[in-house]
Amino acid sequence: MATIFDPVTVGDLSLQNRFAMAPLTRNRSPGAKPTELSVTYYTQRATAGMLITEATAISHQGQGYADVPGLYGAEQLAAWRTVTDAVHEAGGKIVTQLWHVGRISHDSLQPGGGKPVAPSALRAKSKTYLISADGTGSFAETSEPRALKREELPGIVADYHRASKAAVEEAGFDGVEIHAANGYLVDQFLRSGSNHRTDEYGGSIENRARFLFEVVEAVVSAAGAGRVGIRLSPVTPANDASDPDPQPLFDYVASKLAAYGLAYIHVIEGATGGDREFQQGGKPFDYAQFKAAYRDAGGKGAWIVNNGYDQKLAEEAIESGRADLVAFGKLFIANPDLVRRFEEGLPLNAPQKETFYGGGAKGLIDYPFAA
Ligand code: 8OZ
Repeated sequence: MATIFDPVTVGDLSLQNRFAMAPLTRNRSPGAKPTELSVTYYTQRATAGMLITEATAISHQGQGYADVPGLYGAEQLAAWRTVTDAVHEAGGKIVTQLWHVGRISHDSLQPGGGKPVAPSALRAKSKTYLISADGTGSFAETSEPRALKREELPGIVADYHRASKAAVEEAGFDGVEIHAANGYLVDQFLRSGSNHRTDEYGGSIENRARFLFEVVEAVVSAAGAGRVGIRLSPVTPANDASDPDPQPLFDYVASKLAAYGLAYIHVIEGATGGDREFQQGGKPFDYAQFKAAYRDAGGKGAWIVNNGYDQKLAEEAIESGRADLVAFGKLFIANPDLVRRFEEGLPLNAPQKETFYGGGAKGLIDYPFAA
């Protein structure tokens, strides 16, 4: 029986344990460049088997919040290189999360102040986070998007390819994770609430999943399948994501993902950061069936679970074989040495919400290590 402290192979990566640090947006990268603070923050957490960076925009158009990092531009990639070098020096592994927000953005963050893009011109009932010139942060309603033209899609897929290649070849990442969760662009295509297209990217499940598989193909060809993971959130209502019938949609996605030889599938169970039992469409989502759809189709990637896991639930997930790794978010924000705290039964620091988004060192790198 494996324990959460045992090493594990995830695609091409050999990990020291089965703890993943979940991707966590921190809004501390002005000019889309991670800083010296980011180097310290990630390096402090390098005892996790795998660090997944905060969501990182593949292009300027893919940015939806103030001061989030990017994977476009030489300076941004060089800044990430300082992070990955330090994490590797500390014995850790780090993958970056590839992000295009689609409609979850604001005109003021878009190239030329234009409208954010989306599968359909449907405004999300959601908020984004802006930082004004004097440094004060505030939440603002997301802007009205425009519908992407069919002929624009290959350009976005090409951005995923370019960003993935740069991430592994220039920025020094061990791999990349496609952010297909939480109501951002890929998820906007998947779900009928945000996708009203009438071309081959809308309507049937196969059509709504078409963009996802084009992205997967591009990213795999850039980084190699053994260095690619994908994050999905079958029922989350985050960012106004909605679909009346998520089970057949996500079972289809899981079964078709099997063919790509990905390193891992990362699943947010329930409402992101909230109720694990959250439902869409009036019936509970069957995660075992979703996983079986992947395995039965020959999918060999590691299965990572996330959302509200404490030590007991995480150990149960690993020891029962329900999951291969567990991703922890808030627990890793507050406990850089989470692995040791679990191993030795040490008490945990409590995460401070007020410092999650924006600001500086406080709440980022000053959570104490256990004595
Ligand atoms: C919290 C705040 C801003 C962005 C996600 C990237 O939900 C995010 C995010 C979370 O995946």
